[in-house]
Amino acid sequence: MKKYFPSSELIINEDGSVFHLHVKPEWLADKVILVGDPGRVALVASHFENKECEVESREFKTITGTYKGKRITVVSTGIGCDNIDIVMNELDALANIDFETREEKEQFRQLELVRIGTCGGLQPNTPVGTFVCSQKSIGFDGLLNFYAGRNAVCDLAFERAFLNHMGWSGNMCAPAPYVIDASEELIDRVAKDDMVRGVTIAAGGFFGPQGRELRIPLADPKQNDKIEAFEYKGFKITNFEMESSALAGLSRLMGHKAMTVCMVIANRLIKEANTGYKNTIDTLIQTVLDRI
Ligand code: R1P
Ligand code: URA
Repeated sequence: MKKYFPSSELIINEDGSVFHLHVKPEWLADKVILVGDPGRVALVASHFENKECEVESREFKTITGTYKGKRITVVSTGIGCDNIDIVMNELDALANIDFETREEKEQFRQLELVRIGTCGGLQPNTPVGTFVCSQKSIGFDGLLNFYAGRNAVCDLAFERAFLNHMGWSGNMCAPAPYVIDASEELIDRVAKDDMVRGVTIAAGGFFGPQGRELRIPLADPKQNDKIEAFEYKGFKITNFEMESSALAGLSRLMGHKAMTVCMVIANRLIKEANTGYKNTIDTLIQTVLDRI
């Protein structure tokens, strides 16, 4: 029997667009670029030969257009995994639910999603300006723990090794981290050999959860020292950002291909940052557009 989704569960606006994104099903391309900053959407779309739609609601700005003959949708997610929950569920609904009948479509449509973001580097091989591709993500956000099938798609041995290394239990830096792989095929195609492949912590905040201490002390003052020293089966943690785990996790559960690549704008080891990164991130955007 086909699954039916009532109006309280899948909210559709009066104009037939999906609730938060305000995107209509016919506007969604199979190839999707996700960015955090709504301002970055125009930067991506500035490379398009034509635009077929442009819509904006809250932090979600969407443009669909064509790049070298490829139909691509670019969407901003704002900051954080909570927004990725909204964006991924609404994109998947646009692709795989019939908005007229509110039933799941017979034929599954797979999306290819690449997030282009900014991040903080944690290792000597991730100085400011490096492009780091998240081969694995460690989710500090807890999002995937609300979905069935989480244990089937996560690397449980890696999770145990990481938790043992950190020595966290009870309320200390809860909820329990989950470890999830990006799409290997997509990483091979987009990252090739000129981007650093690493393990990314997707944190539930920019300050405390990434070990930044301003006026309020951290629960675990040794957090980042331990993170930088952690090693498991040759993997070291390379960077902090805030969305890659939810993107990789929900994509795996939904059957889509996804990956995240970020440009390092702050190196936490040597305490340096660069806020004038617009030109460098445009190089990354162009590389992804060519390879997606
Ligand atoms: C924090 O400044 C934001 O920057 C990073 C983090 O993941 C977080 O969203 O990515 P974006 O530049 O894509 O937003
Ligand atoms: N984005 C993050 O989440 N952390 C950083 O340090 C830089 C960008």
